[in-house]
Amino acid sequence: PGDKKITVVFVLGKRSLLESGPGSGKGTQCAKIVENFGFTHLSAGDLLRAEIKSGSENGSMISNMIMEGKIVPSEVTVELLQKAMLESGNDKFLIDGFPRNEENRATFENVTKIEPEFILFFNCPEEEMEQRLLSRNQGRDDDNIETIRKRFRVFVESSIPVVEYYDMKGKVRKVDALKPIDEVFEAVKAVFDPFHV
Ligand code: UP5
Ligand code: MG
Repeated sequence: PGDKKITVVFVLGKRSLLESGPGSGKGTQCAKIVENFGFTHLSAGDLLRAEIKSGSENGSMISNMIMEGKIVPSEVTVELLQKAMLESGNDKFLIDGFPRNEENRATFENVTKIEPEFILFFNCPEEEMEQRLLSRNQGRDDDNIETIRKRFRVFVESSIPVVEYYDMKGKVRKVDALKPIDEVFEAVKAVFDPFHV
């Protein structure tokens, strides 16, 4: 980064009993934040899926990891994020579905020298997330019940410590994701009020 201030918000999700994130509505709400607050939305998962499609040499490794719900090595994901940030020309980013473990977090901060403004965090019960993912119908290979349950488990084991790390720094903004999309967005808007353009 040059002398320009870069604003980064990490977007993660959680279910209320055992923590999690897949299907909490991260992508859905990010699209609305982009429209209203001028951020660029970067979904780490979307960037990884595009990398598979592009026929890159990492493609089959990434594809296997996503099918198992595992976390792709940090250097791969951080490089994709950094490249997308530079190409966008913007200075405000929503980074959705990342960082998913402590190594993701440390690698991002070390490589980019950027600390996030805050973490936007969606609370959603697991049963609801499972239903949303199963009925999403976007043809994602990992939207099957077996992989969905693996994704939930990995989130509980690996991603929660990252959220706790930022919580200790007072950087986590929690939103209830169980309500209808527009009601969830009302709560999101309040969090983003300082960025009103
Ligand atoms: N929906 C949304 N909001 C709703 C609401 N309020 N009421 C009713 N329905 C609602 O939403 C899911 C579905 O729910 C949609 O049909 C939507 O209309 C409906 P969506 O916004 O798509 O949820 P999202 O939270 O974005 O779910 P997603 O499945 O994208 O989250 P994941 O975290 O599982 O997926 P991601 O793409 O981030 O990661 C996939 C895999 O990539 C990971 O498992 C991992 O293997 C790999 N990965 C890495 O290795 N490293 C990374 O850094 C990132 C990903
Ligand atoms: Mg998503």
